[in-house]
Amino acid sequence: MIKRCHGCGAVLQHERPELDGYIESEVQEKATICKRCFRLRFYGDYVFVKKSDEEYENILNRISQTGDLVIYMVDMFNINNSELKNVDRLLNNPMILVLTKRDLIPKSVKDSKIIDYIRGFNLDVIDIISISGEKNYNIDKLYKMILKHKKSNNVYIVGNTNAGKSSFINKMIKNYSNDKAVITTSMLPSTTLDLLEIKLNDKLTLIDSPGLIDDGNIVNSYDYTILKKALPKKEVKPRTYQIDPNHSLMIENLVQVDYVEGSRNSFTLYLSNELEVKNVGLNYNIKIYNPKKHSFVVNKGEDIVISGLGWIKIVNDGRVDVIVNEKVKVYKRDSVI
Ligand SMILES: Nc1nc2c(ncn2[C@@H]2O[C@H](COP(=O)(O)OP(=O)(O)OP(=O)(O)O)[C@@H](O)[C@H]2O)c(=O)[nH]1
Ligand SMILES: [Mg+2]
Repeated sequence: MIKRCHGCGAVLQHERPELDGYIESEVQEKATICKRCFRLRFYGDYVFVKKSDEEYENILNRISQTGDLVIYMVDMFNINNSELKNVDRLLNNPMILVLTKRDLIPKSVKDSKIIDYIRGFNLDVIDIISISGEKNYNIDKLYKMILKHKKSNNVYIVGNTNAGKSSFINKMIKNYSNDKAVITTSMLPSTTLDLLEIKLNDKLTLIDSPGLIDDGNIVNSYDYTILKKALPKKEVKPRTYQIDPNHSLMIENLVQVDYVEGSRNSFTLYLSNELEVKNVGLNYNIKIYNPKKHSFVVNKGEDIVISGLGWIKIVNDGRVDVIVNEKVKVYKRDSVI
């Protein structure tokens, strides 16, 4: 009989240590989780596994064929317009859009502001709701919404890697099931490796899925020590800098933001509170590993997003260059907040 890892969903096997689901033969009988999940949970040791696009497509096809309700999760700290525009076309299933990690966004920002922003995409979804698995915020409301709209007892949880899918399921296990089991979560990408069924109770079985890799996200290019500092864990305190042309903001030695042209301006940074920011003269030239320059003409009311790290809200028109590691995606969007 096929046995799956209760942590990540991979099929357990004891022959190929380099593949998903490996478990040493001595512990094979008793073990419920694979060696990778074990090392990740108890030693914080991470082995990167990349799902191919084809494998991901297969998983989506399997979900599509069921016609079951899908909960599509988007990290509120990583709202990406190009991802959102296509969300409702990804699957044929009825879908609820869930914005996760509400606790990271300043409390002063109303949920309705962000939800209205998403509504602007006119997506074909049943509803949009924001939650925080961490703070147990709106979990009850979402649970009721799920019960109301489910097509069968099976409900699929889908979204980019690191959106907080497995963390949400763990919260649901805690709130609505007698089970003590937990599934594996981590701040690094590709934690969940295959569909993983979790029966909560007689009314609901949640099915976790591996996230789609968001290629330009910092989680794919920075190492664990940097990520520990760069990924916010608490409510982000916006930091506003008055900035003149020919000045730069340096975000540690990770990002250089050059204000190249325009009148005196105001930049508000939404970043992990632990990252140090300095306002310095242009051409300060910090040493960024494999740097790449992105040039933008920014209009009033736009954000420059540094994927996974956060964003800069710019008050007035101007020209801005952002220098960052070549693998990191940088793009503009209309201001979310
Ligand atoms: N602040 C905050 N962090 C969260 C919340 N939910 C999840 N996280 C964090 O986000 C990171 C990713 O969480 P996971 O639950 O592993 O994400 P996932 O979507 O299952 O990721 P994959 O399995 O890789 O697709 C972890 O570091 C979590 O602690 C939340 O509500 N608030
Ligand atoms: Mg997961």
